[in-house]
Amino acid sequence: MMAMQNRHKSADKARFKPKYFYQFRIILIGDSTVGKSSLLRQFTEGQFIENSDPTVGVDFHVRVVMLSADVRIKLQIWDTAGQERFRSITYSYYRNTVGCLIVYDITSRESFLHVKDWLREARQCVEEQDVVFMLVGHKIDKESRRVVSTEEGERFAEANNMMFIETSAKVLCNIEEAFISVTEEVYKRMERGDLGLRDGWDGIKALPMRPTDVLGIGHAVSAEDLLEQQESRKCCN
Ligand SMILES: Nc1nc2c(ncn2[C@@H]2O[C@H](COP(=O)(O)OP(=O)(O)OP(=O)(O)O)[C@@H](O)[C@H]2O)c(=O)[nH]1
Ligand SMILES: [Mg+2]
Repeated sequence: MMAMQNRHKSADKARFKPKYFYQFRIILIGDSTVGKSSLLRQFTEGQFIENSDPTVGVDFHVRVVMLSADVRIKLQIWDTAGQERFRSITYSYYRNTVGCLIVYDITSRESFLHVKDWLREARQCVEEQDVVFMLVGHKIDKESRRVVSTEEGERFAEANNMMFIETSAKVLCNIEEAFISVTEEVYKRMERGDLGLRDGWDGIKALPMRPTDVLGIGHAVSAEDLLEQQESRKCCN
């Protein structure tokens, strides 16, 4: 009887059996045309559009990522408008986020110079320790027109306690890595007890787990497919 129970136990383990289902809210900010919506469209729909329209106000998209076989995280990602006239709307979205990606275009020095203003604005609205910040140097497919070096980006990120990555939505480079590293960092801080669920704050939420809650790019796929999709879209593959 005992042997039978153990056999059942290991069979259970082998099957995909998520223990947790958290939702993290992430926000994308940065100047207009740096490519925020394109980054997000590539991440959630697997698509790149050559001439996309500017975002009006805010918009959100959802994708589930897997950090391990039993940890699935639902990312609710808020895409904000970079245009000045929408600033007051963006402002109210900072508070309930646990991850903040500040995006600049590596071919636009102006967009890089404005990163410090975006960071200041975001930090005014949140408790510093509640949010993982990432600096994203975007459009690296336009290498010949680059005006902001990787080292400059890295230095700014390090000096301001941010993670750093360079990406391209056009040639699918580091898009998965950007969102997944922020998710992993948030999760790590949760495990350490530095971040967690809190009444009145929606940065992190615990959701009831339903086996059907699998949401990859485009349409629902199985958890195994989701993991495979995630891996195959990484830059080095
Ligand atoms: N070459 C290249 N172009 C890109 C990339 N990402 C976005 N673009 C282009 O940059 C332009 C602006 O992209 P959006 O994603 O709309 O920019 P945004 O930051 O969302 O702009 P707002 O919504 O106004 O704040 C579009 O023409 C995109 O096709 C990229 O990785 N490489
Ligand atoms: Mg946009």
